[in-house]
Amino acid sequence: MPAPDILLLRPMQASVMEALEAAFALHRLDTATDPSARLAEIGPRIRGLAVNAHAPVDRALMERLPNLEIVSSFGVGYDTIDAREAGRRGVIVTNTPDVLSDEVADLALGLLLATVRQIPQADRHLREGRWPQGSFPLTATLRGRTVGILGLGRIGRAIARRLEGFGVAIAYHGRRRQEDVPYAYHPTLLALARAVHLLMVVAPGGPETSGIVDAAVLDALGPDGILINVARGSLVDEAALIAALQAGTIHGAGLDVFANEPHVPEALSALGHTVLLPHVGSGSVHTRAAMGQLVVENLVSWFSGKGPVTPVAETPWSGRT
Ligand code: 8YV
Repeated sequence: MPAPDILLLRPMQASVMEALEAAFALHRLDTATDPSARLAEIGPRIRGLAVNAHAPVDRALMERLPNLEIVSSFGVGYDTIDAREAGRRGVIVTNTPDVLSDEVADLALGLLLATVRQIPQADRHLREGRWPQGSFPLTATLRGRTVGILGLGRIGRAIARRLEGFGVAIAYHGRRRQEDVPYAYHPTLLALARAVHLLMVVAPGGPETSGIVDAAVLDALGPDGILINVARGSLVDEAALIAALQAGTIHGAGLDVFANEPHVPEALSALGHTVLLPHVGSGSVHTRAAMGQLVVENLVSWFSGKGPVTPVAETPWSGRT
């Protein structure tokens, strides 16, 4: 049997591309001089797509791939993939959950501490030779604080477990109360924001959560409030956040994700009480290798008739072949 045809929309890490080349007939759209013509030519043969979390996979693309069976995506978030449309067409979508949860949770805690205690700013104070002229200003604290988690999924829970060791109170908001955790549940995001000092955003992106951290939520967080976002920039109304930081109606923000990556508003960089990271939550050699391996395993497993390893909720695997 000929090797199944797999399409790559954008380059992926070398280990993934090498493994895909070894197991499949790999076609690359990113190196095509005329991607649309190339898609018209090979589209009907393509049975699998390998994508990173930033390449949109929408209905228009799926229509050009009539024999598509599976989309294997690099990353846990898949808000750029129309998974419902995939489900309607009988196309499986897979992501890379679990293998990155601890890595992202570690980074989230690092970002939280860096923002509260202004660690990057203190480093700059020293490097720029300002210490002899005066001590670094005193900072905010985690002592006696409550941290609210928006989205108590796999990564949210890994963050909460780490926070338990920091001696802070923990609360959360999500679609439903989770009976097996000891943290305080708030049925609305606004109620959570009112009850906490720090808000950690870990919920999935997509139309349902777009802009939910809005001016009212930021206002409820209050002047001592700190926002941390390691999820997707789309959850936060970035203009409202900039306005709140500029007016001092919240204290600070630590952001690993932005509305229009890799572009970050100059107004955010200009603010003293922000810590800004270039979307590095899962970005260690170890974890990116594990994610890449899972992208390949999903395709290999599917085309050997064993089903997908980690299908998303919208395209559950029912055991058919
Ligand atoms: C991405 C992420 O994988 O997993 C996610 O949802 O946001 C990251 O880990 C990364 O952006 C890949 O480029």
